[in-house]
Amino acid sequence: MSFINYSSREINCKIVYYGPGLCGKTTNLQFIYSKTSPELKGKMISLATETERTLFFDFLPLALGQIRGFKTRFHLYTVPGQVFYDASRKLILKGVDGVIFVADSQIERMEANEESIENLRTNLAEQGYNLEKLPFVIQYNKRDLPNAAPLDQLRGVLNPTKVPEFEACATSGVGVFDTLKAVAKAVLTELKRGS
Ligand SMILES: Nc1nc2c(ncn2[C@@H]2O[C@H](COP(=O)(O)OP(=O)(O)OP(=O)(O)O)[C@@H](O)[C@H]2O)c(=O)[nH]1
Ligand SMILES: [Mg+2]
Repeated sequence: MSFINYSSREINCKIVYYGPGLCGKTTNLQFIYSKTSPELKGKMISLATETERTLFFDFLPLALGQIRGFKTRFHLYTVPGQVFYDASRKLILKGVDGVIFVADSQIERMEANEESIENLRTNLAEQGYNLEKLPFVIQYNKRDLPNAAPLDQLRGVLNPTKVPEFEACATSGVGVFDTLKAVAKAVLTELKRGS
């Protein structure tokens, strides 16, 4: 649930990047951090293992302008993708306003993508959320790799309901802001609808 602070005139929204291990969630946040001017971003916090895998989450607060005199603050989180960190993923989904599913385009990660999106559905449902009703976009990452599966194949498996989708290469930044903007827009639309 977004948090509206009337006294400071701020709207706080929580966006979660979800997806299988090594799909590029942390890389998305790092790119956003590197391209955002200091007055718009807070400190990026990462809790990582020695091998740079996300241990609990990465966190980046971003100020994304104003709506109707309210400052909008987006709190970006990534989950740890490794299968055995499910408890962390559940915790991080609490209070979520919008989800970006980052798929790893590599053909050999197809099964991991499917498992992860299923895990997302299950963990959201446990908390009374329905992925179909939540602001939700999909990013097909690692499009630069030669072993990337054809887009139609990924689409067929991961996006049957045709939510907004983006091709990306998070290491160079292609598609990173397009993906973020799309989910932010969907979250704000939902806010206006609910208010
Ligand atoms: N070629 C290529 N490599 C990428 C891309 N995005 C991320 N990587 C690389 O993939 C590896 C894993 O990226 P991370 O961002 O750490 O992945 P993650 O999803 O945060 O992984 P976990 O924290 O374990 O869940 C890193 O070596 C990145 O540099 C991409 O678009 N193309
Ligand atoms: Mg990570």
